[in-house]
Amino acid sequence: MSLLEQIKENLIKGKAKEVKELVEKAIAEKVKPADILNQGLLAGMSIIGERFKNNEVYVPEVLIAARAMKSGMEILKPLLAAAGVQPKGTAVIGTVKGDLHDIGKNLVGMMLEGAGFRVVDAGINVEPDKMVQLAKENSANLIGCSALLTTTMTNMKLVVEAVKATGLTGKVRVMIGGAPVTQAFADEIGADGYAADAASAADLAKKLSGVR
Ligand code: B1M
Repeated sequence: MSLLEQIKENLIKGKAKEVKELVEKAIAEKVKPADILNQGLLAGMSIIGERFKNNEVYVPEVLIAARAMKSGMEILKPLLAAAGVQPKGTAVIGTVKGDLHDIGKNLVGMMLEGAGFRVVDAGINVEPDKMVQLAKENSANLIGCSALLTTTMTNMKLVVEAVKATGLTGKVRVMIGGAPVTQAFADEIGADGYAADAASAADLAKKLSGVR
């Protein structure tokens, strides 16, 4: 099995220590950082995403795989920056105003990172203007809103409106998700997209960013 295959397989199994060592080995063997990222770490995370979507693995496995990815990314990040490898896009993610649930939002963040996006986590109970301000400051092309309560999902509309009010419509796309949220609701409030789970959120982010 090639080194990159080994990185991918160990990431899928959530073996953080092994992933770190294999990434170090690949760097020492002069494998290109972009190949380590794309054919090793991101390839593994994409398989985890698919399995999560198909209910073949669950939240704990995703968290463990994401931890393994992070251990490899810590070593790779400076090399990627030095090699001029750009992220697929930048997403500001947050749980909307009034809502303190963050487990799903964090999973979405991990999947987005696993798909090659830079993620700026705005946290929980986030004011709509703060989401937009962070998007501006970080030149983000995506805002991802999460809500778990029927009483707070309506605040997603405020984010869509704040994006419009700042003239960022079309430049910054708003994607939404969370247990009570539906595609019909996304259409109703004028969001650019809805995803039912974290893996689908990564697919949607790529679609909205026009990348593969
Ligand atoms: Co809360 N809670 N909670 N809670 N809580 C729910 C959501 C609830 C359904 C429980 C119930 O009554 N059966 C209910 C909501 C009812 C409703 O509105 N329909 C509820 C309630 C009522 C409340 C309080 C009001 C309770 C109270 O105080 N009376 C209160 C509200 C506090 C507040 O937010 N202001 C409250 C508090 C809490 C805790 C703090 C105790 C805790 C949160 C801890 C935390 O997040 N750090 C908590 C929890 C844990 C839950 C349940 C049990 C689990 C939620 C969760 O993390 N699921 C939940 C009941 C349940 O779902 N069984 C419940 C796992 C997570 C991976 O799934 O977040 O859906 P989820 O994310 C998925 C998808 O939805 C999607 O991807 C994720 C992964 O696939 N997704 C996105 C999420 N965000 C996305 C964004 C995207 C795309 C996809 O694009 C950007």
